[in-house]
Amino acid sequence: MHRMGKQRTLSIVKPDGVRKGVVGDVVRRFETAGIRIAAMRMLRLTRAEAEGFYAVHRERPFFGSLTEFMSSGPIVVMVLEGENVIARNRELMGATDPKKAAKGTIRAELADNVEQNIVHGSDAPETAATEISYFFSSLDIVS
Ligand code: FUP
Repeated sequence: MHRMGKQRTLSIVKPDGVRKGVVGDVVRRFETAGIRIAAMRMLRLTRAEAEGFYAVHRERPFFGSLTEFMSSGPIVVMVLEGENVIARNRELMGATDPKKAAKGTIRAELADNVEQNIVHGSDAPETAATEISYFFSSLDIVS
């Protein structure tokens, strides 16, 4: 990856991950990879809050189903910190569609389908900053 250096990214264990009881499994993968957890909280999104978070996907055919799913139960939101952590988190997550995700990744091992795919991870520094601020104030993030 070309974007190196210390970064922060937003990780979400989605409602399917909380329902399946794999929050600890996901957190362990981050910690084992040497990624630092700088903030963590459980909450349940309203439908409107889920729509706000996924606003870039508003025109996509799956938007209604996705935001219904994301507001269907509690989620765990985390700020991850480390060298090149945006790309490293996405490597640990695997491809969006678990059928296409590499063996050993979170989605390949734990996810059911492309919508209910256990985890979210920011895809670039700009989106990471926006997504982190959707859930956390600077005072919530332990440096
Ligand atoms: P990712 O960055 O891997 O989370 O994937 P995208 O940003 O492309 O998609 C965001 C979310 O939209 C996915 F996690 C699940 C949902 N989605 C669908 O439900 N159907 C699709 O065909 C593609 C994405």
